[in-house]
Amino acid sequence: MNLFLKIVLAGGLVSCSQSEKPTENAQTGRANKPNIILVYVDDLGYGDVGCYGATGVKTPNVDALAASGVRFTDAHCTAATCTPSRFSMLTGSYAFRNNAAILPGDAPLLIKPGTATLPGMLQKAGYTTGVVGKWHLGLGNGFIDWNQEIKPGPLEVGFSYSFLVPATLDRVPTVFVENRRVVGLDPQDPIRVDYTQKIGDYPTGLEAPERLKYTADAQHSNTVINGISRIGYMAGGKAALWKDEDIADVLLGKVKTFLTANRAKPFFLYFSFTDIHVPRAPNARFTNKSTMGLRGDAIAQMDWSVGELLKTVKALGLAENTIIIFTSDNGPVLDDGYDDQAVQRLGAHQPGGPFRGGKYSAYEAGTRVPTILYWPGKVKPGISRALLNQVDLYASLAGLTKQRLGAADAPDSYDLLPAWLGQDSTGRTAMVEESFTLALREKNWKYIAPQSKPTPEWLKNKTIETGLKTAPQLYDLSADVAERQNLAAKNPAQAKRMAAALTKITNNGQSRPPSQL
Ligand code: NG6
Ligand code: CA
Repeated sequence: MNLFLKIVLAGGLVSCSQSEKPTENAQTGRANKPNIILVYVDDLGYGDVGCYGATGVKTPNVDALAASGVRFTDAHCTAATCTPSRFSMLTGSYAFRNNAAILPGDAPLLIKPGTATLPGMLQKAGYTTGVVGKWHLGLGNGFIDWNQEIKPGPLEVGFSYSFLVPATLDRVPTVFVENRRVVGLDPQDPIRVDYTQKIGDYPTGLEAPERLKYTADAQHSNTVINGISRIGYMAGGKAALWKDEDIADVLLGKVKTFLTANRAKPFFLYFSFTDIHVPRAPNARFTNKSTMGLRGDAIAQMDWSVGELLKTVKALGLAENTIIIFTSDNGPVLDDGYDDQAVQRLGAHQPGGPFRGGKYSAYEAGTRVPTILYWPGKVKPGISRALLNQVDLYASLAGLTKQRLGAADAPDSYDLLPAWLGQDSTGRTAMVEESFTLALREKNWKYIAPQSKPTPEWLKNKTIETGLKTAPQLYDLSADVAERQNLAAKNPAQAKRMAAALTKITNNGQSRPPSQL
């Protein structure tokens, strides 16, 4: 048994010691306060990286993380789309409790200031907290003036520093926001944004198809910026517009600056990638680095960024004292509105691995995502089949850093630190998977609640199977990992029991076991 395991088993790091007061001793404090970097890729599927079986692209840097860390085979984001998933990860609360759904680019901040958050908890533990990259949790109070200070935002909900892509790459305004200001804005050319009607002089994709790198569906054919049509309309802000092909480099630059500036004290960095979400426009350095066109090349770019991140961490001498968690915000999608050939050039590559569905789906590929925890010298490299959910990062990292959770904080977050560190192979005994319906996982069983609401119109012509059915679905994943045999009719007692368990979780305001309060 290595020294670290001995410490953990002796109660040094696990949450049962939450009652201990955090020590003021700098050295001891440091030992219990490793740096934490959460590498959060956008729309990366279970099968999209080499160590999870990718065939259309090589990901040597992610594979290297996995080879020296714990690679999880049954770890989940909380929801099959971005906003709910990120909301849950940062608040430890299931998104359905808060009606969190995909937000437009001018939506107000979804996390109410005052809400207990993962970064806020870590700030209390003495961490400097930063977010670099995609946000998509709204900004401001209802109307955003992009030319003034924009708040509330990440700085009001637990982050000490932020450099944001405010929503998604496919939504206006296509500008970065650093702390509370749009970066590089010329005050003589103010930004205006409208999600209902055209404003300003930028053409739309329908008006100027000749300007487009690739065409898009109707929803993505509004304002054209940098040869790509987006959702929503904007005017002004010319000097501040991002160039999609440079975003990975820009974000990495900000990450390097943050790491260098904070190397001497504990930090938490939420490195939130824009790859591999649409519109995919990786830098020309990555052209044909995959056999899959832009989607695969964006994966190669993401992998390169991960390699550069790791190099930086090592060069700063931080490797031994930094946990890197690599994962994704939802499952994969090929056609998400742009004609970028992701479907045509897929070949034999399976974005969702052996699982059914993908982004937007109630089936496993919706939320089961690549997940790696890297902490050299501290975790034993290997593969874990524990059932994990990102909603638990909050309580688990509170356990690690010896922070006590308030009774109402992070209501669905369990402290499962031993599972995250690869020492416990069970993890969760019950877990909700959220999509346009709700599903419950209990070990090998999966129950998908019936949904009578129609599939949203814009999802209908996608190749993705949403898993929405008017009848209940029950699958035994141990025999049927691809969720093909609905056992609900054959095994009504099990379906009924799980339906009741799911209703209990949704009806109760919180699901964390009382033993963890
Ligand atoms: C959808 C967009 C899609 C993507 C998604 C959010 C349409 C038709 N589709 O509404 O392109 O932006 O929202 O993706 O508008 S996510 O990863 O941020 O959840
Ligand atoms: Ca996403």
